[in-house]
Amino acid sequence: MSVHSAEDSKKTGKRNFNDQFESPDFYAIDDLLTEEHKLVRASIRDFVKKEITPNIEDWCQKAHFPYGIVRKFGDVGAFGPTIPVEYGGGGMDYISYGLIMQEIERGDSGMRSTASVQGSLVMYPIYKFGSEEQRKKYLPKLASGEWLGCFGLTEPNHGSNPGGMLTNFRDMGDHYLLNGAKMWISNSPKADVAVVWAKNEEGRIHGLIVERGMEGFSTPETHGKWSLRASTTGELVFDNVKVPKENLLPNKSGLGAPLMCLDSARYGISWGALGAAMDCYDAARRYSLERIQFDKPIGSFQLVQKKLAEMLTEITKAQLVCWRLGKLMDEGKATTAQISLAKRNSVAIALDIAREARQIHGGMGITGEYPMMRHMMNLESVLTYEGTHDIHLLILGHEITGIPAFK
Ligand code: TGC
Ligand code: FAD
Repeated sequence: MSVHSAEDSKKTGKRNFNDQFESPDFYAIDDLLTEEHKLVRASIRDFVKKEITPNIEDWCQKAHFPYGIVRKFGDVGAFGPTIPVEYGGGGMDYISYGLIMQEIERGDSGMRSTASVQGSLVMYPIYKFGSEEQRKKYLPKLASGEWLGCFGLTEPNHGSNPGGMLTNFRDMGDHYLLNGAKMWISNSPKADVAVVWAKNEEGRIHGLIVERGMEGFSTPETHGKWSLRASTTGELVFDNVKVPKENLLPNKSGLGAPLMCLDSARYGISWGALGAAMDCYDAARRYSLERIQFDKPIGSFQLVQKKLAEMLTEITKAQLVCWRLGKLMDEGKATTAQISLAKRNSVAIALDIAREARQIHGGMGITGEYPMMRHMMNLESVLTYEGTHDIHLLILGHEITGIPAFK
């Protein structure tokens, strides 16, 4: 069992969690990693074992976003791993980025959300589409965790179809006037800065950096989630917000700009969901050897072995897809459709594995003593955000046939 000593916990009021996670590597994929990749993975794994797994159950049960983790993520290099070092980033490759997301989501998808939004959806657009002044002003503070960021694309009536967005800004001469609302925004209630996508008078989409404290800007929190309970989610409301002209991202406009950010974040999720799958598989494998029924470990029964064998098969296939996609990302050759395939596949197999692993744990599987139920609930959001499971299928269908079936 991964959790020990309920008596100790009662005395101290704190869970005594012994995280014994071991990652599966059935096809010796470690041989494809460099020493640097392995070091990065080891340091994030240690961080997760120390800072996340002992606390995550309490945070989730209480729907508590542990704001203190933001600085710690900054210290351990989880924010903007691929952003150049001169702006405070890690200057690493995409395999390292993937491994970081894998390890964090092995701990919890909500924690990975915090990190991937900051890196791929806030730092990336500022780095890619921002001016040199914007890069210098925002990136080091975001990299260190001094500031937390969020990304506002989705609106109450425009989720899968962000191109229909209504949020808009007008040129008032010395500033822009921003109006509208965004919904389902990770990190928003605590964010210092928001990268917001809005249409100008001509209906062209641009990115604007909106800062907490600007008059007319508010970030109400969304309550009552059954998923990603340690991640804070909210709205972004813009009521005649005066945005300085220097806060417009100057170097790209159109829907393609936010979609490029999504490519980066969806890539990270491909690895991240795999981390959640590995955690569930590892817990189930161990439990199947410890739990005795009919005088034998349940792992000796064929039906349990079938579940474990299928989990390992899917994890191994997904590991190979993610590694290869990382190489294509590093070469600048990865396509949106390739990223869709990986995101869609990793999340779907992780959700299946969480369910099967929960079954192997029987009744114990529904408790917070084990991670499967939490991962399962989290993965329902991951299946929907960053493009739903079906939207990614349609992106693949478009790629295969040349015919878009979205509208
Ligand atoms: P479509 O006509 O296909 O494209 C519009 C323009 O964009 C260009 N483009 C891209 N450019 C760069 N990179 C990409 N990946 C691109 N994909 C498309 C395209 O060439 C076109 O350019 P132009 O010059 O011709 O205008 O757009 P569409 O309106 O038909 O929509 C396509 C669709 C449905 C695939 C897309 O809108 C989509 O992906 N929808 C899903 C929305 C989504 O994923 N939202 C995510 C919100 S953020 C989030 O969920 C964060 S959760 C974070 C966390 O907590 O971890
Ligand atoms: P809809 O678009 O209304 O879709 C509903 C259903 O209809 C889905 O099953 C969908 O697949 C289906 N559907 C829609 N269009 C089609 C079609 N053409 N063909 C077939 N089926 C279709 N957004 C941000 O901008 N920033 C964030 O930080 C962020 N964080 C999030 C955090 C959480 C916890 C959640 C749940 C969401 C977050 N989102 C964020 C929003 C997320 O990206 C959207 O929820 C997602 O894109 C889907 O939009 P929707 O919820 O409006 O669903």
